[in-house]
Amino acid sequence: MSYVHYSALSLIRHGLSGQRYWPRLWRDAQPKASYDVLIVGGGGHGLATAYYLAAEHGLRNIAVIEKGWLGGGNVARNTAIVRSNYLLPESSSLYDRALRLWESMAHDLNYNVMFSQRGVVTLAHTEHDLLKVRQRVEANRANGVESEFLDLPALKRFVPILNTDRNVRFPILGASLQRTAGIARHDAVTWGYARALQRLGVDIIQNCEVNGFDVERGRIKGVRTTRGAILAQKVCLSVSGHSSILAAMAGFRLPITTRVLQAFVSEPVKPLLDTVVMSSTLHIYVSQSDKGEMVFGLAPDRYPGYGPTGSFHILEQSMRNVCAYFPMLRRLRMMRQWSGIIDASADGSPILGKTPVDGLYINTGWGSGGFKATPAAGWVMAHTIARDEPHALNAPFSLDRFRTGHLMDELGAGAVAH
Ligand code: FAD
Ligand code: PYC
Repeated sequence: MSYVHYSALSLIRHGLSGQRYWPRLWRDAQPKASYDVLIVGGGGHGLATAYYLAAEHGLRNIAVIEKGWLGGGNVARNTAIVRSNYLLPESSSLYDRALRLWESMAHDLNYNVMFSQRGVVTLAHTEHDLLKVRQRVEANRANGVESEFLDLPALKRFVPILNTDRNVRFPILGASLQRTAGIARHDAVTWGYARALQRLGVDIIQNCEVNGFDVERGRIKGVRTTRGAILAQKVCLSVSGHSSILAAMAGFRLPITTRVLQAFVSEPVKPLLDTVVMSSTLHIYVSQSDKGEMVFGLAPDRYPGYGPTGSFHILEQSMRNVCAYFPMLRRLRMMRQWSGIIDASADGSPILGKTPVDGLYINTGWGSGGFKATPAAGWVMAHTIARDEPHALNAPFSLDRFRTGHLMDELGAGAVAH
């Protein structure tokens, strides 16, 4: 499919014709009998994996299978925060690789993913927080990741609408700032990858749920789906919150807890917050979308679950905190609330690589923080699948680490504790 450039005239023509002739970005493919590689899950990670397999490893006989519609999962439900200020050198290398790929994504995909490096601020509310924030800044710098500490006056200058008074339950004592971090337009990421996949000849198959695996003598042979069996030499699971269910079908267990995570947005207002503010003590993170809506993220539910909504008391508690720290938002009306099912690993780090079944690979364990990693996760998974061995960047994130004990403890690095 060739690229279409829209002139003002063609936009008017499409508008007047009710968009009847608007060219589709990708074709909804029918499943073929067999593929070299099948990616299960049409979220950002699955699409990115297929993209790098085709674009960098020259594979073409690939399909992405999605049980619902493309981008109906967490890729479109998240609050779109992209940052790389993780603690361990292995993690910050992986997330920083992602940040570099975000910087070139619009160019690479020839699609505007609206990546906006407006900075991410992480608040410290106690002496312990302060110590952690400073430690994180120093660790980031030692690992070559841009990060700085803001004392209270500097923070107030950077985020003028933030209530830095001492008359709140957890007064703010300081913050870290990663200036190169920011947000992206999550839908555009899905569309950009899908269009590139169409161009590269990769099949995108929607409304096709994987409900079983064909495994012979420990090796994957294919998948069973609601649209019939499909043979494949290699299969990659990229199903975020549903990872444990699919792993169980393939005969192995994952150290993953499934939790519900919520977010919501307000009515649109004039620009008032030009950065992202997070607090893992308060379990809130706030930004303003390009449309003007205030975007709020919450803590995950305290117990495992696959529920469709999320607990009301979490929403209530977070809203109370938003009002205390951003008093000018008190009178805002909320427009939408939603949730997603996240895959929290036991050490707060992702699982990226081989499984006990030969030819079956897995990408999971991102919890509340996988959106930021989308391009790097796809990039390392493509390498792992094409060469049947991990790249140096994902080698430390094997499933096997839970057996050997070489854990990658990033439990404090999430925006929200889980
Ligand atoms: P998904 O988009 O969920 O893709 C997985 C796909 O697999 C789904 O489309 C699903 O339908 C499909 N699937 C499942 N089972 C099957 C099956 N049996 N057969 C076929 N297909 C199947 N991360 C950040 O970095 N920054 C943030 O600000 C952030 N905020 C978040 C806020 C919320 C409310 C939530 C819920 C998550 C947030 N995250 C954030 C986490 C991030 O969204 C996820 O880690 C990431 O999107 C997961 O990767 P994905 O996009 O591929 O997942
Ligand atoms: O990982 O930065 C993050 C994040 C913010 C909100 C949810 N996750």
